[in-house]
Amino acid sequence: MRIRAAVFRRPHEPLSVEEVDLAPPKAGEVLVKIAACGVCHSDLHFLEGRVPIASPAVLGHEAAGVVEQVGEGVSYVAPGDHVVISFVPACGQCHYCLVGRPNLCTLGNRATATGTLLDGTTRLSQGGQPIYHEACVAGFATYAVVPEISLAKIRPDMPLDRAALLGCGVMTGVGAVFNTAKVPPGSDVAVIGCGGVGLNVVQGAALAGAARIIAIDILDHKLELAKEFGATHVVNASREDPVAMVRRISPGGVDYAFEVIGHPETMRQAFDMARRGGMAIVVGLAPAGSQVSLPTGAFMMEKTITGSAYGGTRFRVDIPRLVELYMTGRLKLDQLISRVYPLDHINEAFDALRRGEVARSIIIP
Ligand code: COD
Ligand code: ZN
Ligand code: ZN
Repeated sequence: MRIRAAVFRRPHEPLSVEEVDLAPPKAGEVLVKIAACGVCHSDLHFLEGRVPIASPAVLGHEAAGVVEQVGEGVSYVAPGDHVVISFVPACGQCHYCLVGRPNLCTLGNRATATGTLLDGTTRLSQGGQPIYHEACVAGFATYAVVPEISLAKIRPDMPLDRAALLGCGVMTGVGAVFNTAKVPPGSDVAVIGCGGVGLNVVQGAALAGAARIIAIDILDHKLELAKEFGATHVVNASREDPVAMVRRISPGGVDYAFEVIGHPETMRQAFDMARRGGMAIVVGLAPAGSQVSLPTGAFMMEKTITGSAYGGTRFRVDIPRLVELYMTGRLKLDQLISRVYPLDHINEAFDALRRGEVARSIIIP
């Protein structure tokens, strides 16, 4: 079929909205009509050439939609089902899936790295030339063919534009708190970077019952948003030293410090603002090859530093739980959507993200 999609050709060039070919789903694959796809900073990393990706590619990894057609052998979903798409398909059979860490799935991470579907080929093409699928999602399009194992079914009364946000920002942020750090009630938490993902770390900490939640950003309007999402204190790192401020607000440092930007300097800040026995959780991805140095004495104080990938998601367990939290009024999603754009205006959405104007924009193809 012919679909419309935003095609990424090379860094520093705007996305081009074009007609491309989408082949029908093969065995184990599903055709999804995309209802909405969020615009995440990781896509901006690709656009600005900071993180390489196979191209030409259709980007977009934060999507939800309705199942249109299923390939051979698909049993988990049927046409008409509402789904959120994971950007790490989980095979259920590899070492990582079996030890309960499907976000690290061997098969899923390999497909995400190559930009193909699981069999190593693409369903997207133009004039017979393959077009890659970002993370087996390729959500900046009217339709997508995705692996069945990338899908989580959700209740049909959940608004699909809100559901799309669960696919990356909310899962990554809230999951870093619930699954990676396992923040207990009463803990003190700091969050460096209050964008689309960081705001979800803030609201995850609030849901977990954290006591002090210190939000750190360089933009005052992001800090105002962070308060809406549950921050009890805010620090503008362009005016104040964030480590000193956190240690003053929460004497000796916080129990959990999250880095949600992707800079080696802020990763070090997160480590330094964790108290004795505390933990730094790195959510952001820094440029390839960059390093962080740490004071070794801190290990004798049992400080921990860990990465958090996709909020440690167990997708089919976590997504329906997040849906229930939203539907019962406890998870904030409406307030995350700063702007809505049609596919044709997708480059404006990236410009707004670049300028730091938005929490999240969503594309309605
Ligand atoms: N100190 C404090 N805040 C800062 C600083 C600083 N030095 N520099 C920038 N900020 C703030 C910005 O003002 C902004 O509010 C925020 O940091 C970043 O927010 P966004 O909205 O631009 O970015 P997000 O939230 O969409 O994405 C953040 C990630 C860390 C997820 C992303 O950049 C990333 O590293 N992704 C790769 C990791 C990954 O794969 N994650 C899962 C898929 S996204
Ligand atoms: Zn993302
Ligand atoms: Zn696996």
